[in-house]
Amino acid sequence: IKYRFYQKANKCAKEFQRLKKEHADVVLGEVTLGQVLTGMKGIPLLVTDTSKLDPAEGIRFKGYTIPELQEKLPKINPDGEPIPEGLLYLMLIGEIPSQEDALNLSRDLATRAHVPQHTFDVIDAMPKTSKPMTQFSAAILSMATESSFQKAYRAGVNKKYYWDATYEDAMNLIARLPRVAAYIYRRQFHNSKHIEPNPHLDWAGNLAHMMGFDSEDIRRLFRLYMIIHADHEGGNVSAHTAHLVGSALSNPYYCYAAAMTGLAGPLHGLANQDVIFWMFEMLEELDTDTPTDEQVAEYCKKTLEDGRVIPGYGHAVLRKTDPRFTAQEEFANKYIKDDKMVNLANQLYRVVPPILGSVGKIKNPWPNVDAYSGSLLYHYGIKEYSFYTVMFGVSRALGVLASLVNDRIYGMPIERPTSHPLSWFKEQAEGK
Ligand code: NMX
Ligand code: MLT
Repeated sequence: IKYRFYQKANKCAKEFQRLKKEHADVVLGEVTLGQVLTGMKGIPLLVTDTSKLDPAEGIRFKGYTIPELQEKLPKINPDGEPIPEGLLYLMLIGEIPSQEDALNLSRDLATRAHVPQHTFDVIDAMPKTSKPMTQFSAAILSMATESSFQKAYRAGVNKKYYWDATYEDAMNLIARLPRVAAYIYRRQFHNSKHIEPNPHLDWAGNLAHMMGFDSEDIRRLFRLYMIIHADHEGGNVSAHTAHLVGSALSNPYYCYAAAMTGLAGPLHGLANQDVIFWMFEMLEELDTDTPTDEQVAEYCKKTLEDGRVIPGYGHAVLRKTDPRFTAQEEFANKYIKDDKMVNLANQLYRVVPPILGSVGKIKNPWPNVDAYSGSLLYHYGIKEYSFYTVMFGVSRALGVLASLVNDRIYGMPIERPTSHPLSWFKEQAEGK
């Protein structure tokens, strides 16, 4: 797999270097003050090859939409969802893998899954009051002792081989994350009664197993969850953070720990758990499990009046319903009948968009991935929602770390944009 990756990526690396040399003066567009002051939206600043987000259509991984991936990527169970290893293969190599390729990658990950004892010790040393995402980020950072990249750099390896050690770190880290995540889950919510990995299970199935869930239904959900959260082009906070930190040649463990502290923010991945938290808050305040649309609308308006966001709705890029939401909605329609939280997620989809649309300033009133994921996990018995963002973090490693290996094989330079004091921007707009 590494050799196939090298063959494909090396061609792109040559193209990257050629463009840099021959076309550095090409103008890509203008930057407005509005873009600078609203989070650099829409400025084409990053090279990311794993996936591309279209505002109207949603995500494509190497050109494939989510329904296309569901149809084309290899499955273990023909009635189930594809295994995420197939998506990792696609993002690394650019081709839909055969069943054998995907299973080989799955076996490769299983051989890399050993987590050092000191990482468990680091987790155990933290108070249980530290959030699961704090434990997860610290655990990832603690595994930097294992970094092949750090060792290779210290040994003076030629920069043209940086990608090789980065690839090893990326694959090892991806392989280890399910064990780390499950360890945090069992420590926090099951009295530290840990479950060893089953080397015969796939990456997502093993995460479910180590968390304590062994049904085929849950494996199906975990495979879907791990695929749809795996990547969202390069500009989202976690991917961009890993790329930026990586541009200083920090090792992949540092890069991914930093990415996870970004994912832990409520405007990004914490929404994965905040949605269900907010939904329960609503049911409690309305004192019913089956609120009317009018009651839900009133509660949403109150959330806005209180100066809070409605979690799971809106997006920095998307301008329609997130296809990751739709994939989960279809999953629920197929496999779940009459569940309280799933029903509420469906009801919110009816009620929230017109309310957000009427505010005026909100660019996208439609749901994002987080509006549904919590209801599904909750339905299948994963009720500890302060853990959900850790699952997001396990999945996001696939795209972010595949991109980091690309960054290194392309020979991307240190990232260093320019900043100015506010007075400089004022002068540009209004003169002295
Ligand atoms: N509820 C209330 N207000 C909102 C919402 C929302 N769901 N979405 C946007 N706004 C506000 C936003 O806070 C901003 O207000 P102000 O001008 O007072 O600062 C205004 O509308 C314009 O924001 P936009 O340009 O539409 O959105 P922006 O790109 O700034 O933010 C999000 C995008 C995703 C951060 C924003 O929509 C949001 O906060 N959503 C809720 C949190 C959420 O679901 N995050 C998860 C994103 C997906 N993920 O998994 O990472
Ligand atoms: C993501 O999956 O990273 C979120 O939808 C946020 C984003 O794309 O900006």
